[in-house]
Amino acid sequence: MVFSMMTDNTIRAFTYELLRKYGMTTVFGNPGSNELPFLKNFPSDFRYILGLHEGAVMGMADGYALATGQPTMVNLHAAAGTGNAMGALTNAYYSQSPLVVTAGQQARNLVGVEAMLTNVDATQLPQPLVKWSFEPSEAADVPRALSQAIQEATLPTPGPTYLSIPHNDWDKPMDANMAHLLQREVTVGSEPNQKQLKAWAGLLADAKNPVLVLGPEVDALRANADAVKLANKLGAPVWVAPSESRCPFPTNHPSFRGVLPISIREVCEHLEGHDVILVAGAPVFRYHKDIPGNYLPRGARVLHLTGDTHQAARAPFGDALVANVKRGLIGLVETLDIKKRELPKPIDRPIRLPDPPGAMNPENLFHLLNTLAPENVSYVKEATATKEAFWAEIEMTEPSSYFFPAAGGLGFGLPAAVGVQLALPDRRVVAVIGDGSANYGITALWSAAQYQVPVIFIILKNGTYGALRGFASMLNAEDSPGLDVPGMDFCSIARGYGVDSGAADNADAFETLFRQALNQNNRPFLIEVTTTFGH
Ligand code: TZD
Ligand code: CA
Repeated sequence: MVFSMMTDNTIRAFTYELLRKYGMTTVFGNPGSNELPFLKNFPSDFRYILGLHEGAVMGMADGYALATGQPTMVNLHAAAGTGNAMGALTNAYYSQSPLVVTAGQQARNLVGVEAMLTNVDATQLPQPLVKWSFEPSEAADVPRALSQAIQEATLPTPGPTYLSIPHNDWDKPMDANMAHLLQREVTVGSEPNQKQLKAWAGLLADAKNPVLVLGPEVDALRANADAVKLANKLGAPVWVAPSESRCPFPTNHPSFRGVLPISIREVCEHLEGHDVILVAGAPVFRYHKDIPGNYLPRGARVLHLTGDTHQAARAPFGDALVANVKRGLIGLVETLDIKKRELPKPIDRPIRLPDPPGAMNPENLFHLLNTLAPENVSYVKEATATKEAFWAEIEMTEPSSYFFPAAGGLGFGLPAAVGVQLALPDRRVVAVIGDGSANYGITALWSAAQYQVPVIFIILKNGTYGALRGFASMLNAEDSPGLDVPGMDFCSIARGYGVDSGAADNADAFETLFRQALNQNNRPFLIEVTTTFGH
């Protein structure tokens, strides 16, 4: 057969052809000697996004994969590079990101003697944070193994995969049988079971006070508008499921209630009065704080629509229907036999207090940001103590409006913002990052500058690990050391990485800087804002 762009008959040239088939022409990486034989003759229709630390490489790739929904190629340096990427893998695993993580292995003949840069037990290293991990047992199997890594990453439930590839494989000739890989299509049926759907539509129709709880899968499948149709038809309030990592429902819709809290008791309290609780596209439930209590209000019934078999299996209560969540929501809207009901009254927005001199209250900052942000904004958020204030003030109406680290692993925000902006050039990405969080992924500033990625980075400088202060009082550990982070100047740091910046400690100064940032269409900008530590 004829390969469109193959320059020679090597495994390397064929691998690039395979990557083209899947649209994986953006490679996020940080190279070492093991990886150079893969990267040599890098084709001109590909782009390589260099991250200066593997945490940033993975964060960028994660943001890119989340925003495109497509398999995304990552290339790391052996064990050391993989190790640096592990924290970021916690997020990628829980956000179901289809990342194809490859790592260069030492030459096959040097693995046994554990030459420098040997990735010993390579397939074990990234476990348990990948769906599938493999090292081909001969060079000829590399293309098939990569094809499998892509399929495994993409097939339900999506998630990262890992492939270790010895560096002396790339120049070997390709096995002609591998040509079949370019022609394969893998299709999955994930239509919901019709009988179950009908039964659930009946339960929802008969419910006295139904409620929807929506999770990240709704946004990942761009099913936000289907969730709106269901809420409208039912006249039901809508909560975002606890430990939110995406925005599945327009926050300016009258049904929108906010994000459910993160403990067993509080979730139960917030769902009080509801008899049928439809949870779609979220685990049941992803708690964080340990406040024991009853799972559910008395007599309440949970219907759990999820695409993830493991979520269904591990849930401690509720009936589960495993299917494509978008298809499930559409099916419920079509099957529900009720007259249109009235929507609940919108929630009250919290009262905001005036800023003290020399600092902004996060609520006021977000309120102002919301008025200044362009319509096509996408937010990446990683400032942990201000989640509630953010959701109360920021309007998000479109799919892909919000990304937060899905496992709470810091170091996601700054790089993911770069990845989301690369994936969605028609959106404007605003990254809202804490002065603690920023440091775990700070090198992504360099990638943003070098690749002209116009993210607006807003660093909230409150001088402390705010969220940990909250936990410290709850856990009676207020005297813990290591909770403050004073003495940082993010404008200087930004300058050092080639990013323009400015500092603000009041609303007017912020507004001026934000407008300036918006006008820079092909350059990132960083705004350091001095903020109060409210709650
Ligand atoms: N290290 C990593 C990789 N991930 C973590 N989640 C933590 C440490 C622990 N951690 C949290 O869970 S929140 C937090 C830490 C250190 C404080 C973040 O501080 P911030 O935001 O300045 O970014 P706030 O708004 O001040 O909390
Ligand atoms: Ca902070």
